[in-house]
Amino acid sequence: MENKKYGFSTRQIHVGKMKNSAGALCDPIYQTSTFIFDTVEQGGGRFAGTEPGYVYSRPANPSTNTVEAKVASLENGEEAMAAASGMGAITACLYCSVVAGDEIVADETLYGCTFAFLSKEITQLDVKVSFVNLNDENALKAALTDKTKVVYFETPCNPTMKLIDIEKVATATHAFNPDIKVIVDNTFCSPYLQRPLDLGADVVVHSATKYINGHGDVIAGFVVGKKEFIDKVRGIGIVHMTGAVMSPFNAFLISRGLKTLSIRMDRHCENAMKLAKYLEAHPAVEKVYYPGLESFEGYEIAKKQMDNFGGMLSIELKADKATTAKTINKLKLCTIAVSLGDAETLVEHAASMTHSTYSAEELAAAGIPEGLVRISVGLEDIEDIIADFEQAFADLA
Ligand code: LCS
Repeated sequence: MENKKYGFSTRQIHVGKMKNSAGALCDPIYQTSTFIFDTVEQGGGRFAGTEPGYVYSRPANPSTNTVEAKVASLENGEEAMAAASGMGAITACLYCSVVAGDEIVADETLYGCTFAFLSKEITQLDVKVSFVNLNDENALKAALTDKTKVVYFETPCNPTMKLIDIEKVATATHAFNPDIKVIVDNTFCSPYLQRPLDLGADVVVHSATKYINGHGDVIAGFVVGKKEFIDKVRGIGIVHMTGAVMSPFNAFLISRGLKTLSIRMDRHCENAMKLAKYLEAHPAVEKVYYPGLESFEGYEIAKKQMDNFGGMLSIELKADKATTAKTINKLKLCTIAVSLGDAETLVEHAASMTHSTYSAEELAAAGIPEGLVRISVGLEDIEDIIADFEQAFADLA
């Protein structure tokens, strides 16, 4: 299916479909580790790339290829590579972008495990990582050197919803050196709400565990970008280095989840906006962090680069840490859990859960308040979600 000819919802359903011998509407799950060769010569040719066909499911599998084609199309990228997790995608991508002696510039507000990888792990391979506030153009320019190979960030950032202007960062970085890879983690938006490659980024990474799959039953990730780079991430990063490939069954589940991405995102956004407005007006709430509120610092950037404001928000209560925890424990419908982007509304305390890899000083530097409560607004009736917060907050105001 041609990439640009059809709309987003059509492509999320149809791109990547294969012909199958039974004529089944839904693609079969190619639950196989290896593929049969008619002859030794044919096998050798497939290894060498001179014969078409599959070899072994670590480098490629038809079920995985189907979902990769969908995600590449939806992100307006040339190619996508599927991984066993978001971290599998991020590490394979970064291992293929730097060698010892190189440097990475990253924003200081990141998902906790990405921050741990960049601050504690890749640094052991003699890669220097500078954490800066990428909204500060002077700080970005000061951090770039002739050894910089990657500028890395999320937007909206996990967990504060800080917005980073993709076009501005990409333009400033490429003006310094067009070969530096601008890598954007698009997990919080999904390609339905934001397409970083159209805004000048070179590579997009995803935790597909979240909105892309959307049903809370899979751990998965993607890297999307130019064919030449994705071939390297696939052929070396995932095949030789991490081995963190997506299973055919998970590829099937994600292809299934993707069929409804656009309508799920519309409802996530609608519910999140209503909940954000309710919480902003609540006397017990100190601050609401939601890209769609005019009062939020990132509102103008959100309007510029997102098609809607997303399903994620965070709040601070006018309460100490213990009272905040007690209040959240009173929720009955909304569930206390990490992860996000599922049908269920999920609530978590960032400093003690997703961002426990940050020290108190690092939390402060990243602008993550100790009492921050993150809400992944689900697909339930919004009246029921609001009523649950109403009863949990009853003793506060
Ligand atoms: N990038 C972002 C922005 C994330 O939020 C996560 C996971 C990852 C990458 C890693 O993806 P994974 O390997 O888990 O598929 N974020 C989580 C969170 O906020 N709660 O639980 C996991």
